[in-house]
Amino acid sequence: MKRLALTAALPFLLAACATTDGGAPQAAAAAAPVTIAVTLDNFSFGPSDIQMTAGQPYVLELTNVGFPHDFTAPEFFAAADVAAEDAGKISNGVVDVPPGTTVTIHLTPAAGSYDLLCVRPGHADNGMTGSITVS
Ligand SMILES: [Cu+2]
Repeated sequence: MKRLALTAALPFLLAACATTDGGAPQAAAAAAPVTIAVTLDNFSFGPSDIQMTAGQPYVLELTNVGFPHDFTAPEFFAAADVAAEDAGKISNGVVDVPPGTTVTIHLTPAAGSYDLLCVRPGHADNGMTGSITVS
């Protein structure tokens, strides 16, 4: 009896495994958010090359440990699905991060390669640039 029950359940078990391993966009959309912490310092982003997966929900945690800085990535934010409650923190692709604070943004990125910089005068020229790669 027990063996018969297992045999009957096998197709369903295989189907469940295939769904989990498939990596389909719909499966990713239901995934738990992944936190990416980025430190803004004088004059750098850490990390400066941010890697993300398209369709995966993220929490961007932007912490400023230096002068007034911003996290500016207009094309990245325009393409991403930004949580409604966080949209007001982004103005023309610029997220202002006052010194000593952390700004949190929930979003799901779209595939692409995007430029990142701080638009405060002289900051990008001093190396405060980076990239966001969503694949
Ligand atoms: Cu800056």
